[in-house]
Amino acid sequence: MSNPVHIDIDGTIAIVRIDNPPVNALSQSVRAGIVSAIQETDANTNVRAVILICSGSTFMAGADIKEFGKPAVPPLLPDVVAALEAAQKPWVAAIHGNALGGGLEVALGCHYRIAQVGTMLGLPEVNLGLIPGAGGTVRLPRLILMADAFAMITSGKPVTAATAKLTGLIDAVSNTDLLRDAVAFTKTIIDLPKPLALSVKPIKEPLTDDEISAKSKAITAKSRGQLSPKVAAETLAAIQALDAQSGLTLERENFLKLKADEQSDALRYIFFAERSVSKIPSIKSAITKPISTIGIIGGGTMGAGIAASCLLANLNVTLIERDTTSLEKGVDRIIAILHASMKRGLIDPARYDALTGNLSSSTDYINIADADFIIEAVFEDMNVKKDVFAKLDAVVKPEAILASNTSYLDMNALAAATAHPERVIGLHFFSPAHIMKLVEVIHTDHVSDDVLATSMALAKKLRKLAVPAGVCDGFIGNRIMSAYRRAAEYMLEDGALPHQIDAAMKSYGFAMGLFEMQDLAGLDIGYAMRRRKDATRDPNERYVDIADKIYRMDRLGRKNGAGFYIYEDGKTPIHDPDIDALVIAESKRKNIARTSMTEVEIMDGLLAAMADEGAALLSENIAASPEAIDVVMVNGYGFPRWRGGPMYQFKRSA
Ligand code: 3H9
Repeated sequence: MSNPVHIDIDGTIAIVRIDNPPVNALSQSVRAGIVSAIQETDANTNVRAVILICSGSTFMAGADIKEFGKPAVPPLLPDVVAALEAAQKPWVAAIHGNALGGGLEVALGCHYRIAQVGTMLGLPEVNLGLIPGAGGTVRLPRLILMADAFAMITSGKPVTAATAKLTGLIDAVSNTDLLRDAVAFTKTIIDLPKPLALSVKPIKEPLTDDEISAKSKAITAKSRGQLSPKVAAETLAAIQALDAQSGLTLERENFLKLKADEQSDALRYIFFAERSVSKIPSIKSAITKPISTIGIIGGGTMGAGIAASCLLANLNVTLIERDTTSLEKGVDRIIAILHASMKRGLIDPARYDALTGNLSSSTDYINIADADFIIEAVFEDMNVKKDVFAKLDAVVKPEAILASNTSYLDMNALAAATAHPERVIGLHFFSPAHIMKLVEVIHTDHVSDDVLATSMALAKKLRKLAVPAGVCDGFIGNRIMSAYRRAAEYMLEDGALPHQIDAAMKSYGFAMGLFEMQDLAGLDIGYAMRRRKDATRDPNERYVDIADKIYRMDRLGRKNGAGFYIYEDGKTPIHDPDIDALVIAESKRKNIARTSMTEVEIMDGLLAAMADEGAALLSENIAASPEAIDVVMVNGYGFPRWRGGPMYQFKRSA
């Protein structure tokens, strides 16, 4: 393998360049190369300062996660960072793209930092079930306020170069050419004494015990069983009272403990799963068509969210609605989303103006005749959707792609009703569509490779996580969801109560239990769905009437204050003994002897139902891999990320 670290000497300044695509991860060869570069520049008497810069799209994005399963080969990252700190010449980190995890720790070992505008800097290790392991917890709070370091490390959220400049994390921002600006910056510090290493400085404004305790409490509640944010908070709290060397030892111990834990294994699994699922080997040579104009049919909640996503990706959008009143409401919804993005600082006023300028609207399909890609998000009914597709067939250009945002309808039947089934595809967005990252991309039997490739590319442009899925009722996510809802309903009749099932799910790491979730969605929604399926349901299949009975008691869930639970404030579920009595009476009516279940037994039953349905999806080629199922369940259905997903859990327990 060629050396990924190159040194160029430009007069008195050495430029050390890392080139380790795709993200300049700190693989062993990079670590060894940096150590050699320190030795070489220390030894060269002409060199008075060193700039550390990276090739490609980013600065170092962290330790090489692919090496984590293997024995560590020296030099280890903590030693590389310590060697940088101890270098005889000042090192200036010139940062672009992302400086994450070990990448930021390397920058903290340098004596100065300059970052290109737009760069993101962070310690995201908690997202991989870890804490920083190369001095991040010790050095960051010696450079910026402990309160800011605490927030960055326990949340894993990166900050922009602009924020980094404000907090003191970086010394300068480059607005144009990073290397040129780094050289200019270096010339301003070259005659100054080398700054003290961060590890010999004191902590910047330690937090009080009360502050630590309040923050730790909030972190424990939010992380729902995930260890790493809690350990990060504990490590930082302990480090405040230790000298830097003891702090580094403690950090390393905690890092190694977490690295060996199954939570980190699961989080690393899902990290790579998310990156692998959108690769479809069979369409490698397909042509991805350019997309610039999108037509959205239907401006309800889903349509507006999809339209906003497209606008935020700098696409031109035309919204179509059936009448002017609905059209006005749809446009208002889209504008409200963009406005909220501006209020949250995600887009500035100039961009808001530009994006709203890219939105047009009409009640006449002729206005999307030139659109490259049309996404319908009308009422979930086959005949309504067929009608929309017939209208589209008549007006849009032949090469336009027609997508449906159905969540369960037969996409093959919908495609067959059009003149060109090869250009029809399903794009199942999740609500709210401008926020949720997941999109199931439903490939029909006749869809062309180019249409599939272009749809995957569009999803990527919208910054979505696209998971291909075959045609079946409910695709991947809703199929698994129905299977485990069914299992939970059987459990109700067999001996568990709704609040016990919900408690088991929450202890496992779900944000919400299944019955709380149904109350949130509205029991009328589930009831209508079940009635739609009455005609096709096998009469011999076990059917649980409990949800129907609760609906018929005019308990619709949160929306009218009562469902499986009572809601006095509209949002907090209160256990209702009347519902327990109804559940118990149903078991009696069906002559089922109730047996109590522990939380572990409940979760084992639900997980087995998910894994069984997952196996069926794989055998029917609806899902391409167990990873695809896990990515859908984690990103669309609240399966705890740190558990990896139902298929990952099944494999572990097998
Ligand atoms: C750490 O640093 C621990 C230290 O504190 C202590 C150590 C002792 N390693 O995401 P993308 C691959 S823990 C190996 O699609 P983007 C990725 O799999 C680490 N590979 O690009 C993909 O491969 P492929 C802390 C990595 O532009 C390709 O790069 N750092 C790593 O959408 C492109 O990735 C993090 O947690 C890695 N560290 O986003 C940051 N990172 O092409 C993790 C990426 O074969 N990385 N790959 O599918 C990210 O968040 C995103 O990749 C990043 C780019 C934002 C950088």
